[in-house]
Amino acid sequence: MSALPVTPRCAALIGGEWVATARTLSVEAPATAAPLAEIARCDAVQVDAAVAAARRAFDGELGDWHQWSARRRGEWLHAFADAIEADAEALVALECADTGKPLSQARGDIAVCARYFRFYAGAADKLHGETIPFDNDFAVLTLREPFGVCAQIIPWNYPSQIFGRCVAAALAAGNSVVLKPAEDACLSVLRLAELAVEAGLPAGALNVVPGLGREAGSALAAHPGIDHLSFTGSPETGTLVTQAAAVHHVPVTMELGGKSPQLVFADADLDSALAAVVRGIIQNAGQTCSAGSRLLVEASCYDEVVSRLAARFSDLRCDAGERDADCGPLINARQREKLESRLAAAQADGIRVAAAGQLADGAPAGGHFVVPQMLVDIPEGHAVTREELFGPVLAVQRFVDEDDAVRLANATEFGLCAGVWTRDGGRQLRLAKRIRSGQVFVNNYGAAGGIELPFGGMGRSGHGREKGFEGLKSYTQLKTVAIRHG
Ligand code: TXE
Repeated sequence: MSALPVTPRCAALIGGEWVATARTLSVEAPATAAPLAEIARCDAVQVDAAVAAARRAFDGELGDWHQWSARRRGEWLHAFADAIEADAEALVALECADTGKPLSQARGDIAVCARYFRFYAGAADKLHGETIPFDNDFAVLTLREPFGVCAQIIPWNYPSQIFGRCVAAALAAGNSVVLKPAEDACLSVLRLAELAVEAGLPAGALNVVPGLGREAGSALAAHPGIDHLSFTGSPETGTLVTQAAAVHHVPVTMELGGKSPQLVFADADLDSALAAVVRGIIQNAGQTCSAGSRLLVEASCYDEVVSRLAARFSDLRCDAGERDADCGPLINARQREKLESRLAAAQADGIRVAAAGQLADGAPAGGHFVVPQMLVDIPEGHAVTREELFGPVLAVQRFVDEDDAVRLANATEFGLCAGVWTRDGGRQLRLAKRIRSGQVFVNNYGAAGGIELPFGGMGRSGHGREKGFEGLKSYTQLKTVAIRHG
């Protein structure tokens, strides 16, 4: 096994205790396919115990979490952000080895994770209800209350960031949490849970049940004891999870990926646009729900854009995360093989690879690398413009005018993000309104990750919003109190 800065816990966190499981799972390093660590393999038994512990913590039968005021929760979240920053070196090394992402991106992820805890620390005591004018002999108010036990099922592409996004908001609002990290990458999450216990989070407020989706994940989604479910992953699994939660009328937040377009008009600042287009698709080797995986280019600058991008793509290099190249490997053999077979099918359909990067000299053998590439000559409506490929592959199409651009941008069932590059102010606003997606970025892509900005999808990209103050509200439910005072 490769050297890790700390030995990850091969156990579940339940009611403040680390509990070993009879069976374990082996986690591999995506850059070499070599074994990296063993993690617990929870099943319905541990999930049941974790939900019971979260319930007891919320109801006041375990620890004193239920007594913590919003201010105290905020203070703890701040202290926890300090603890994350103090442990950043170990967390970054775990994230880098476990996901294969370049070191500088892993560093960014851990910094963002800490930022989520700081953001929601400050927000915890600013969440309030309203008073509502009604008949004269009434006083009517709304209370924003936590749901209770929040179940969270998260993926492997941004383990620490998504941990921060979901756990910080849920705890800030006063919920208790049962989190199921992804079997493919969860070492940073286990370390974060360990730090949370050390930082004095009361028993049962956060429970972590590592394991397989079809075992721990499905048991958690179907559990009658949960009050809210937040899921990030594929639309197919999202459907299963939603159906399971619906049996007990559990509200869900679904973050299900995308096929996000970047629209480049001839009047755009092409230097900025093209740099952002490349970043938007190679970030985390394209395994990002908000990846800008489609590029729509105005016909009058199409040739220039394609040739300038081709030069950039040819310069890109793939390597193990620790060597901090442009791109790391994909997460596992299944994802790599799925992508390779889709690329082979695209080429068989006459789609051309206009340019591609390479493996860096000295890159390890056996890793799940797919080089970054841009596809052109794509028949309209082809699968590579509609399906999430989840790799560093950019599909380039041309449009003739604004209406055509909107038509192509919306020609997908997904609707997570879009980038619009133009200097024309009217067009910026028209497109922001006409593109069907949860976030539209004008003359930037991703607003530097902006954890303050509400994030979530339309259509097949899901529903509900995380991040920002909206994200905090989505971990609360509204109660109306009508007092007749005569
Ligand atoms: O996802 P899954 P996979 C997309 C991306 C990728 C595809 C497949 O297109 O190629 O999904 O990836 C848990 N009940 N995204 O197979 O299965 C699982 O253990 C309950 C987009 O890895 O959706 C993990 O914790 N839970 C994306 C989580 O669901 C189950 C991020 C996600 O796994 C379960 C990842 C079940 N039956 C993939 N089956 C994004 N939106 O960022 C699995 N899980």
